[in-house]
Amino acid sequence: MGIPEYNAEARFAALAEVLTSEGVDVDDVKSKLKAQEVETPSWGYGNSGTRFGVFPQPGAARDVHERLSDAAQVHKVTGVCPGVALHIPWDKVDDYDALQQEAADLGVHIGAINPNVFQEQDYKLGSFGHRDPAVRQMALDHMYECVDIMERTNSKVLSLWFADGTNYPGQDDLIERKRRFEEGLGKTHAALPEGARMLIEYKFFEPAFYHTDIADWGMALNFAIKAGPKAEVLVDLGHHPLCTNIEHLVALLLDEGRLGGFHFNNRKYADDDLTTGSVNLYEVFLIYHEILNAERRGTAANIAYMIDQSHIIKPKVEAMIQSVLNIQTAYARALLVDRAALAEAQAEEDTVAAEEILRNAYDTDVRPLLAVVRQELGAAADPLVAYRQSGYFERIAEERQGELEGAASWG
Ligand code: PSV
Ligand code: MN
Repeated sequence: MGIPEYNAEARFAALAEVLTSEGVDVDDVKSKLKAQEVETPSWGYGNSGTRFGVFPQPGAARDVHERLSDAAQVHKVTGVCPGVALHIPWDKVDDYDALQQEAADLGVHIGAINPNVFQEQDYKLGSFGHRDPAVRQMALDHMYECVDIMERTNSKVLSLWFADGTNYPGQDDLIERKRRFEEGLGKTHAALPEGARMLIEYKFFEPAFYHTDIADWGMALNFAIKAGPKAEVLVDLGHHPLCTNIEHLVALLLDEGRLGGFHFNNRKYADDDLTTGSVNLYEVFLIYHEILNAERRGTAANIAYMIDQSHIIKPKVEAMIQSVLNIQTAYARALLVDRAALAEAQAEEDTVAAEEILRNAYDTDVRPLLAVVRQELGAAADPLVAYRQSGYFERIAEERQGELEGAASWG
């Protein structure tokens, strides 16, 4: 059986005719879709697990070289994923010039650098939030190391997430911890290379279960403002309490000029790391709608779009491709919103019409449009089919046997 085949050209001709008759500038939409970029995470290609264990997969990438190779496959078939985020020390190498060249040879480049101040035993009670100045200095030294890697790899984004928090009321002084964080983030900001920025990610729980030092977007925003102009907020879609209106906070951060990036994934309950759009694609559409609305108002935000997912059940490269397709779908549909008509409906308090305008765009089958865009980018009309036909998975499943010496990873 497999994935059903899809007749892109005939469907696109019909869709383009309808959209044009409705006043959509199809060429403009196509060029925006071609300019879209979504970075994929190196750590999404290696083995990972649940809180209860790691479940190895055939063909899972074992070191940064295999991770880059897998990421390059995603870019090859989708055409919009040239960047690969690295996690340090998991992706640490001796020669970053060679790594950059290796990436370029594969048709990708190094993207955001993600420090890791959560895995070492010293960080059990925190990193920047730790009571012991020696541990805080250790975390800061790691930041400096990552800044150095940014310079060597020409990366412009330092992406910060902290596992810091406490598990019990009274465990530590919350105000003290806030001040320690301000100091650590301020020093990191001061060390940023020219033209670079740092993104502050928040998460309201896990691994700490009483309090998290940067629990929500408001705290992240406050820390960013205090750290300096190169600090912005990173929104990971899996890091909110249930029912949080993410598109609303995205609009606010955009208007404050502090929305720096996304970690796309989807959640049903907690930080589930599900395929982006698999549970709630409408949410992704509404997020893009707010971004485009801000653009219409003149806010041209510099947003780093990244995926942050680790799949246990699905094969990793396929799951990444599916996510990218869903993100492209949400963006394409948001580009079709008739913003003039929406503004008019809003001005007339015609709430039903306003919502229908959004639904009308959201309900459009954009698959033919995306297929043609990808073809014109030199990628694949149907990326999942192309990837399966390439035989890449069979090859890596065969080749990647056993552990690699000295390779660091999540599990
Ligand atoms: C934490 O849950 C997170 O979202 C951060 O972005 C980490 O860097 C990433 O997942 C991988 O652990
Ligand atoms: Mn994340």
